[in-house]
Amino acid sequence: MSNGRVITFGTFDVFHVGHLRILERARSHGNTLVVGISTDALNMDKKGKYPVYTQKERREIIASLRCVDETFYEESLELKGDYIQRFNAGVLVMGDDWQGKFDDFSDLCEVIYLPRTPAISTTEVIEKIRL
Ligand code: C2G
Repeated sequence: MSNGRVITFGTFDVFHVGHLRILERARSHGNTLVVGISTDALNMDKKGKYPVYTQKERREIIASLRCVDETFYEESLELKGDYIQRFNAGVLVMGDDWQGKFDDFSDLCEVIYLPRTPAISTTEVIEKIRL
């Protein structure tokens, strides 16, 4: 089923090494990596707050990475199937905090969950700076 095109999604706020590692590992499952950056509005809707960095800033950082080929804005969590088809993805990669959540898409593409990098998160970075 794999055509070398990998897709992944995330907010990637206050970019850190956990984000970098999942993107590099996602890319290693093919030869083209497409990344959906969740919009500010989607974050407000789902988490009740805006990210620290705007969607434009978050996208600019992700698009500059060597392992990333294409980026787009993820406007809704319900559109994953559409995005997979629109970007012709053969593989969907997500961190294992989403384990099992996207198994329904396995009729569209291969679905892989990768372990998160332990002991780092945007929330922890913000807490450290605050102290
Ligand atoms: N991640 C990781 N290790 C960490 C922190 C994050 O591997 N220590 C991964 C997450 O598992 C995710 C990606 O980095 O696959 C982006 O994480 P978030 O920015 O927290 O994205 P999230 O809010 O989970 O995505 O459709 C999904 C939405 O876009 C939300």
